[in-house]
Amino acid sequence: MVELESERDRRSRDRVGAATILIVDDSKAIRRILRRALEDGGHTVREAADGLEALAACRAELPDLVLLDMDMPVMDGPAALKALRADDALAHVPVLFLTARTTAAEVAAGLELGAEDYLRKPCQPAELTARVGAALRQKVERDSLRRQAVESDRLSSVDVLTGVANRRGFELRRHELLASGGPDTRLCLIMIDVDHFKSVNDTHGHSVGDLVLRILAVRLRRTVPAEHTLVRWGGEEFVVLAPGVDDAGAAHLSNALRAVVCATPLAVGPGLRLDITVSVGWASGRLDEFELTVATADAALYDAKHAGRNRVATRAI
Ligand code: GH3
Ligand code: MG
Ligand code: MG
Repeated sequence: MVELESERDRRSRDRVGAATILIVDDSKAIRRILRRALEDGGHTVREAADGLEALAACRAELPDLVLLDMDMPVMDGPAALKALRADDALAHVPVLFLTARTTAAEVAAGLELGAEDYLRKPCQPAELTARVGAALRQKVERDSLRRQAVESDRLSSVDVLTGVANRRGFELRRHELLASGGPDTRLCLIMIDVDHFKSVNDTHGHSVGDLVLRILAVRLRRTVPAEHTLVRWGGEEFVVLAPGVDDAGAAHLSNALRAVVCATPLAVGPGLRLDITVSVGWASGRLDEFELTVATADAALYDAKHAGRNRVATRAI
């Protein structure tokens, strides 16, 4: 994983030498001068004559960097920068102002708007390519940090042993459902607990117990529809969060989860196959009575245990 990540970074660093740069300036003569300097530096150049054209060009082909004039007709540089930053798909493109507005106050105002750098016209080709190169290198670093943040956020919602969602992943999903469907969203909660799991550990050792949990997670994940969420609730307990499922669907899915575990013995080592069963309890409720739904599904699970295990039980709220 770390290897893959650094390989990708290396590839994007290589691309720094040959970036696609959008020049935005209402003067054709200035665009021509800038194009020559940047193409000499090995870059590919696109052009736009005002802010509006620049936005359209960015949406058509995301550039690696935008060189932006300030004073232009139709839409000026500051307005174009604001529009770029407000658009999720374009917000991370580095922008360098290149302008004849050169007082200290104007430079400060340009940077405050969120530009990466501010160049004064006229700009020597050597300075232009050096500043562009520096901004591109910073972009590579930032992109890499952003990817790492996304990846570590993803990993913190995943159970390390089984690869399914952990309690944090579960909470994130619950909040997503709350945001998209509101507190009245119907959901079914299915609790699954391995039967006599302690004796698996006691008889075959903890590492075989771990392997059983991993194989179970694979079987359960295959059975749970993609729109639902399988969670390792803790220890040898799993939960399925199934929004918008009616009682018949919940009973059917619960039984399918029970059946997939005991369908065939689990191969946990050379010549070692274990018959494993689970007990399942489910309950339905609204998203805003979530604690009650969990407690009810838990009570149903213990009904299934007391009734002899390897079975499904339910309780009404
Ligand atoms: P029941 O049928 O009543 O559910 O019995 P049980 O033995 O499954 O339940 P109990 O709660 O007594 O034991 C659960 C065991 O699960 C105890 C604990 O050591 C074990 N366990 C919890 N997490 C893990 C884990 O990550 N790996 C392994 N190998 N064992 C675990
Ligand atoms: Mg158990
Ligand atoms: Mg348990």
